[in-house]
Amino acid sequence: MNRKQAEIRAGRLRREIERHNRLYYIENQPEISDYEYDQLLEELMEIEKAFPDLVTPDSPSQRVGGAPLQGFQTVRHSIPMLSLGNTYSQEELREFAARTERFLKGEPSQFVAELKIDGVAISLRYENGILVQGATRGDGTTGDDVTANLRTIRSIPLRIPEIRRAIEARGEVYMTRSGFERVNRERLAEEEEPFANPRNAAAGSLKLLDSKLTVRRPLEVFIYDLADKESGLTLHHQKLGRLSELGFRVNPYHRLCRGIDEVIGYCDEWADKRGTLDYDTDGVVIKVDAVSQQERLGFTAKSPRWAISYKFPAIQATTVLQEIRLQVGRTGAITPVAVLKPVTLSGSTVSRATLHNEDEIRRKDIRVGDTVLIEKGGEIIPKVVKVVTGRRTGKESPFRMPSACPVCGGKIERPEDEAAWRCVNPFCPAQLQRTLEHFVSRGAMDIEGMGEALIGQLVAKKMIRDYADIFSLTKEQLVSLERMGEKSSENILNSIERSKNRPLSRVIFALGIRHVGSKTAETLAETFHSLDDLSQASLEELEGIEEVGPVVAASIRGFFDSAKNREVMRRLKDAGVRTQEKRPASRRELPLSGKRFVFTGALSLPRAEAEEKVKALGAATSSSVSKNTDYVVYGESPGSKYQKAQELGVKCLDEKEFMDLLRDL
Ligand code: 3B8
Repeated sequence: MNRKQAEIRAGRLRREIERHNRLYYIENQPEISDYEYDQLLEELMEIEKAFPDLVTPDSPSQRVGGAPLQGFQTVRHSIPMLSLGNTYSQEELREFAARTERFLKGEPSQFVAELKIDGVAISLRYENGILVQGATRGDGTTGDDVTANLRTIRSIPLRIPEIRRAIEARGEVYMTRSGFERVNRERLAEEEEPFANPRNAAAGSLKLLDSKLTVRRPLEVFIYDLADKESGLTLHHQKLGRLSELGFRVNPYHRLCRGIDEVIGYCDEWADKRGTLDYDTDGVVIKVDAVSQQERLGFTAKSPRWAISYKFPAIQATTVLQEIRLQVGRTGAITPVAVLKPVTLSGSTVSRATLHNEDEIRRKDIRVGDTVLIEKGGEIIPKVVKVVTGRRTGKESPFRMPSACPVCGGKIERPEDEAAWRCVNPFCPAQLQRTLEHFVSRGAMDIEGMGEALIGQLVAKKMIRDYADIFSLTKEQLVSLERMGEKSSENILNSIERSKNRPLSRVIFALGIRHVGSKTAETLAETFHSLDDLSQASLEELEGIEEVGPVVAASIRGFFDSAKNREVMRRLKDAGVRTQEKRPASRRELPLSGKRFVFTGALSLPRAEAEEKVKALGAATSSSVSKNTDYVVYGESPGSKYQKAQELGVKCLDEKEFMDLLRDL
């Protein structure tokens, strides 16, 4: 291919890839499988590697992260990024409306009510239709240049070919709740400090100096403002429409309100419904719709007069802290947990709260017996906000960190630069328990029915000393345990048997090598194709893998250098656990390549398993039905997806037909 041909092909690929980005990330209507998408991107990267001068800042190849930075440049915002004044009640909202009307000499206003996304405010500058700079709000006057990190977010357009003049878009970068839980699960599995909530996770991800790490964080964006003097748009809600047309991701739940009563209606509605969203909102933003009125209202020193935020009431409750328990993690880290008198918080019963670490308990002066205020933000487990000191009786007892491991009685240590104490006994049963819990967990070997309680008994009875022992458990052993009958023992043995076939990446993840989360495990499986090869990889080889840094490489090497671990690996292999995998054939040639499946209703096998089956055959899966869906596989009580498929004329298969289809391929 000569340079000219490469240039033309690269241009085509870029447009095509960005079109698919938009279909996938903004319109939720993918037309191709992830694999086909990856193929396009790979082809583009090949061309850019051969002709580096053809790389453009708006190339989708720039979304995969670049070289790490030493620090962020600061950027001055051409228009200050102000923050909003807060209101907390209907009365204050009415005052805002009255103030606005007075300022406008009695002229009535329409308002736009929007959800206030709880993330990180950012601005995006486009010149000549190309994203040239992305920055955080910072102090409002200057922020950090986080362009490389923002480029990794697929819902941020790198190009808006329709507008050549310089414009700026503003919005909020956030992490979905489900993405946040995934990230925290991975961090916990790697014994890293979890993020306290999705907002911190989003902020932390944007502040990473290495955009190759940011690309793995599930960040999203909602854009809510367009600064473009020549747009000719006179109403805020028109701007939102235009932003959408330009390819920006705009939150769909904004509402045009004719008066403050309608605004209050919107606020009440979403105070109730906000739990149903997959992202955190901390309130509603109310904006005067007419741009001319906005201009007349102007700004105070800190905030616009034409917009205000209404904060949802916090989801809080008070209860008694009955006990502080210490949990010992997989690598011995000891975390204190508050045991609470059960209390209802936004519909669910809460009996635990995180206390993070010793310093946190001391800082908040939390004592056993205290009445505490607890709050549920985006966190999985609620947190203790503060002690209600007025309720103290004098009988509360301050917390003292014990001098020995609460489980094995062994020595504990607190490394100087860490917040957590650790049990240093490698044979501590708590560590074994956690290691096993991780091994059998959903994203790992997924051994159904093997819960905490069962593992606890097996460890206590010394039936299991390491995870390879799981595969030599017998029915007699299981039946001898408490609350285990014939049937449940058989079920467990069956799930153990099924787990032997998990993909290599899951097996690697299950091993619980420190710093090896599910993503890294996938990369390792794709690179080495067998546990044997992985165990023999040198430090240099490991560090040569793009996503593996020196710390991770050393951790992997250290794991396989242990004679004990090598012996366990051998026994896993002997037991028939999958420890190698053929190089996957190109998915284009697989029998279900290009086909899109949606599963709905209760099937007799777990949904994830059914999805894995078809993916292994080259198909893509989706959670929503569109005209691009090829098959809807329905189980019992299928519901709306089935109905939609019928309306769209998408082929529907019941479970038997589905199995027949797979068999006949
Ligand atoms: C003016 C308008 C700040 C904001 C604004 O979802 C201003 O509009 C602002 F000075 O911070 N978090 C939103 C959100 C935030 C802001 C906004 N609109 N939807 C948000």
